[in-house]
Amino acid sequence: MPRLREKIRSRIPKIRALIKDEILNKHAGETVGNVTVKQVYGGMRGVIGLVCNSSYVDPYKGLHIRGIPLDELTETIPEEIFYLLCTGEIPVKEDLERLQEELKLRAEVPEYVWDVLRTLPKDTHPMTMFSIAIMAMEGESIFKEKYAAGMRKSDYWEATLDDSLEIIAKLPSIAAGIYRIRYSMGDLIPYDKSLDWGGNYAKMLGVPDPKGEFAKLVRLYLVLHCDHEGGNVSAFTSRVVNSALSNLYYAVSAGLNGLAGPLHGLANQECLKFVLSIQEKFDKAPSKKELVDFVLSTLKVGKVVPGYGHAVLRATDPRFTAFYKFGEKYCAKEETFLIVKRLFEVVPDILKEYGGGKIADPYPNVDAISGSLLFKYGLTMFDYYTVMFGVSRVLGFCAQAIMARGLQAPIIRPKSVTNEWIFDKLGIKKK
Ligand code: CMX
Repeated sequence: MPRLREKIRSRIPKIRALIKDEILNKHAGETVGNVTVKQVYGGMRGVIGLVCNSSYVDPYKGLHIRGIPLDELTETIPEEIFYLLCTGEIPVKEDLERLQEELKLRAEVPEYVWDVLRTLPKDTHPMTMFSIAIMAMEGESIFKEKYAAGMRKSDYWEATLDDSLEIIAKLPSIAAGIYRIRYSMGDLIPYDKSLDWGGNYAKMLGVPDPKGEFAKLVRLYLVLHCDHEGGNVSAFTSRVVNSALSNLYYAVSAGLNGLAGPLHGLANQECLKFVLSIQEKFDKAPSKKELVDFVLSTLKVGKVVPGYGHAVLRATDPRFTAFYKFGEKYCAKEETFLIVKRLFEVVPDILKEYGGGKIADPYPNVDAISGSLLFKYGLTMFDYYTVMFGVSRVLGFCAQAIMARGLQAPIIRPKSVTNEWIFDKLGIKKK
């Protein structure tokens, strides 16, 4: 698959030279922001501490992939997105086909992965299975093998690209296999070489799809979740781990472990649980007043409203909007989608009021809606949903790692301080 490789190879020296000559040599000592005490205690929110070229999140306009707003990319397929994340260009037809061919050649999952997954306790969470499946394959790492053989630093990116392709190629089979093993859905469905990456994933899940709508939804899902800058929990974790030159199997698995938290990727599972609890409680569509009371009662017991709020966004997530459009077209009568729509009508105002404005982003994020659409097509095991999120997000982990190794980025190691250090700095006398 020389074209993607060659594109990356030709870009790396140019970007390295630009960073060295134009940025670091001339401006290394300049500041790009101040860090406040609130940020030190507040999860580093808003602290500029990383460069991520694959994507950027504008607080009001949301995700941009390589500068392109997401709403201009909703008709692309995930393979095109991976190419875009890595190179800044949407591939021409021939380059796309080469990448797809390459993924097909690497798609076979080692048999021992299935043995490991089948040995796990029956109630293992699908995200745990996903992370373990990736870790089980760590011995396959090309980076690891070449590093042990004395690979030059300038070749790290290429071995990282090889590991990326190996992992990405296998994700649809692994993720679909996890679904079928975990929920006793019968035999694994074989990989179909005639299908694209997302279409194959949809088929191997085994969800009936007579009109091809579910495959469309899966492709859209895999596009929308691919990347979200470098500082979110999963991407950041993956980057930190990879910065120690732990190979991508370690880094991808670590990123998935971060994604498995309910404040991050697991919010989609929590969100559908929330929607189903509304459906169960009211037995029919709740009135606006009933919905408001339900949301308020959730907040009063100290729970978050899943699918609402964001660390960076300050407006409705365009990923939510893209799914909303899909829902209007294909799922307009689906009860879970109708509840999501009604929640969208009431939750932002409640969150604006509640807590006197402390909630920085009262608008829906992607997780508020994705599950309601999957549910309509029969993917009702909602604790599986974060796996699908993960299949997509690995594209971003890999693209970020390839570029970081290409730019020979150093090990990530921010400074931490003690409370005493803060006391001294602020001149506070300890009582
Ligand atoms: N419901 C209730 N309270 C919320 C809230 C929500 N949806 N969103 C934020 N808040 C609360 C926070 O818990 C925090 O309360 P405390 O001060 O008591 O701790 C306060 O508002 C301020 O938080 P914030 O600055 O607005 O938000 P953060 O950057 O700290 O957190 C996020 C962002 C996503 C973790 C938070 O909005 C949240 O918990 N949302 C619900 C879970 C969710 O949908 N997560 C998925 C995000 C997208 C993703 O990563 O996949």
